[in-house]
Amino acid sequence: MTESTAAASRPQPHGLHVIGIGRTGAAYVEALLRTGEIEDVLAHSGSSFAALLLDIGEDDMFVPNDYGRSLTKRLASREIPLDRYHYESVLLQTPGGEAFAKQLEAVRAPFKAATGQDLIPKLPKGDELPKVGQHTPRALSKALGAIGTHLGDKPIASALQRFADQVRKSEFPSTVLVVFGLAGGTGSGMAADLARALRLLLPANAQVAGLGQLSHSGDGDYFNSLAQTTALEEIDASAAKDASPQPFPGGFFVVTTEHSWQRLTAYTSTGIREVRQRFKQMVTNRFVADSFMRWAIADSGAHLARALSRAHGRWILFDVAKLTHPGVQVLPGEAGSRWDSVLQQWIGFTPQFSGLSDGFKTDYAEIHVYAPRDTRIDMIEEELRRVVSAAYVKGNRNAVSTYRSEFFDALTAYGNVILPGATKDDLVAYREAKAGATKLSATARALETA
Ligand SMILES: Nc1nc2c(ncn2[C@@H]2O[C@H](COP(=O)(O)OP(=O)(O)OP(=O)(O)O)[C@@H](O)[C@H]2O)c(=O)[nH]1
Ligand SMILES: [Mg+2]
Repeated sequence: MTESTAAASRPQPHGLHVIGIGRTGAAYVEALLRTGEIEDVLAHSGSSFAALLLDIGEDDMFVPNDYGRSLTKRLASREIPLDRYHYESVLLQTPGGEAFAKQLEAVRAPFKAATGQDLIPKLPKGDELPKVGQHTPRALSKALGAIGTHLGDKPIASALQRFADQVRKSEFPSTVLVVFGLAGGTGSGMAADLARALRLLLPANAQVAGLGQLSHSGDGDYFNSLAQTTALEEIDASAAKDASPQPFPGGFFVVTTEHSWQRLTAYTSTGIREVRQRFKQMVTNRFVADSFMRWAIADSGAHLARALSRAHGRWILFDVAKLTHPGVQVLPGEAGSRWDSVLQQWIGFTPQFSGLSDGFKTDYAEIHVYAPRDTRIDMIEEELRRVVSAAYVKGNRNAVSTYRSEFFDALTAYGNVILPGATKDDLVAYREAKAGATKLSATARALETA
């Protein structure tokens, strides 16, 4: 698929395992399963791969579960030992009002003993609990996570144990990525506690890193939600004080989606508005998830391992700067040179859509360009380097490393811009959400600020 020209000397393979929570988490699990590279990684003896998906409600699980099953077949057809791969999905149910209240009371003490934290004091009334398929507020998701980890037959704890047993099979150092949408409820509410519980089960050569995807301006009610603000605060606070152990000691990626959303939606207006909006949201999220995982698994995890170790625990902003979109602005068959001004224009938008507030500076950046062979990849690389350096990087141009890969889709070019060191206060999403008045009722606020 893609061919990287950057890995001159091959480092030791670095294993990648993934836990996805909620719809966004599911998209990233699916993205990794879909790559061809995961098969090549597993062709090496000593390698292993574990993937786990958790969600409340089944709707967003079908497709990744399908890919999960088909990877087994793909491995079998290449005679790759199947014990190198473990896939599992855990479907969590919201119990009915009374049962939920009882379980919540029963789990308070074990949860407090294990984590030092308190859960929501009281559940909303039965008819205010979310229905299947609806958004689950953070506080309820956190409670469901606690129940699944500490109470009764503990379906989350046992899934984490099987996951960790698979990670242990790897002879190489590895990273477990815990992936979730910051702005939702299910992933946002559960991810940090789950990551802390997992860490206790992992071997010493495996680290836990997080990936939180930010919402974008096309997300409706999810855009810069209170859940997102609370999640950013939760992750930031445990990094600063050590009130509770850090959920993501291996590092934390903040993935921004605005640039891809803007590129995908610019100049397209056909179809029914509602349908178009949903479709574009889905395409944006898929594109961003695919781009991240394509990068993370490339060169046997070398880029991922380097990015995490160079950042020394600081947050890593990962901006997928989508530059072209098939059939928009330039049509198939038109002169290739017409792309040049489009590329320049969208490279120029990077600081506007990166999600970082003015004034943010970092000591280094990485840019990974993906473009088809007949685009001017050298121009894209140079221009992106110039724009990113000028906007964000202290020091000289060598502080920006660039990498390129050939992309298989002749009409798509994009760059992953990797900027370490941002804090929540450097994120426009956090600042604006904080500054803006909230429309939520007091009850809803309490449910999202757990
Ligand atoms: N509308 C839409 N948004 C998506 C999709 N995939 C991911 N998202 C993003 O996910 C964020 C919402 O988080 P989700 O991952 O859906 O939330 P969740 O963890 O499943 O939690 P719930 O809110 O309880 O469902 C929004 O910022 C969306 O950008 C998709 O297919 N459609
Ligand atoms: Mg969901």
